[in-house]
Amino acid sequence: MSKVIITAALTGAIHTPSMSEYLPFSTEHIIDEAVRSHNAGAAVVHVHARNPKDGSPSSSGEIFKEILSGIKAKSKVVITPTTGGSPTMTPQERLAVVSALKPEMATFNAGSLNFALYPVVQKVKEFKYPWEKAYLEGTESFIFSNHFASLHIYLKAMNEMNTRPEIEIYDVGQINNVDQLIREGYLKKPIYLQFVMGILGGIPATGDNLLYMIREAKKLLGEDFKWSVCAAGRFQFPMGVINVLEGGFWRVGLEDNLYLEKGVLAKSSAEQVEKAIRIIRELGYEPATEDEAREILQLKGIDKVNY
Ligand code: KMH
Ligand code: ZN
Repeated sequence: MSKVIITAALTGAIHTPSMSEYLPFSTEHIIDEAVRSHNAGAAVVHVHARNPKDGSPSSSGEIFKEILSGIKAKSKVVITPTTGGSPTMTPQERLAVVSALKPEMATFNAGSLNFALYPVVQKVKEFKYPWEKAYLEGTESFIFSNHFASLHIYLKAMNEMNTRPEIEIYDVGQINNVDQLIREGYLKKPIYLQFVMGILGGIPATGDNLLYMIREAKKLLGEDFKWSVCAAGRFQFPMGVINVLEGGFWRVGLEDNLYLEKGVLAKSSAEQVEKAIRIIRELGYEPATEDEAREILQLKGIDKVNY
């Protein structure tokens, strides 16, 4: 039976509270969402911190620690904090969570790109909090900076903390960056890629593009890497299905998509996890447990984190 690692990305930094009342941003709500998603079958949860008062993205070490330790107290799920952060954070702020909390795994963004959210402003009827509109509009001139000097700094810290990088790939050229970083000795096996599709500035979420990236990764990195896909909005489910059929894993969650189906907001990332698992079971696959995910990705173990 082929095992599929399902990740739930709980809140992110792309959506804002006015887009869905279900987007979690208080510490308790994010912890609850992690536990619900794990109970629904996710082996991994991907975590961003937010300011509990207004939902704005936060890099507060205190909030991250509360969230990660709160989840750990209630579940054995693998926790992958972000080092992508948000458009308003410096690289130092983005990386701080790794050095402070020594997680089993953390995201590692493999290259620079335009990361534009501004078109969505037109779709929001009314903003609840003053920061939201300016934040989204500001991305018209935002470059998500991940040059090689900073990639080296992120990986040095992750290697020191024995934190597995979940390597975020936003476009096919970034697979080249991964190859370079392996050759330089910064990235070590097993390599775990997350293809992030459908960001304005990155590769569009089409089946052709996904198959192309998988093929290029196999060409450059060999056959023994692991990979997952996440895709923005309505592409979340189609890209996931194609990826699982190709031997990959699947990330769902409100970070990437607020909907469960056309016109129906998901009340929780757990609903998307349940739907993904219904689909993969129909196709003859089973979700990996958290310990199976630890084995597949060779993680150091929950007893070796600092939270
Ligand atoms: N926010 C997604 C586009 C990260 O947090 O470092 C990809 C992501 C990266 O989850
Ligand atoms: Zn993220």
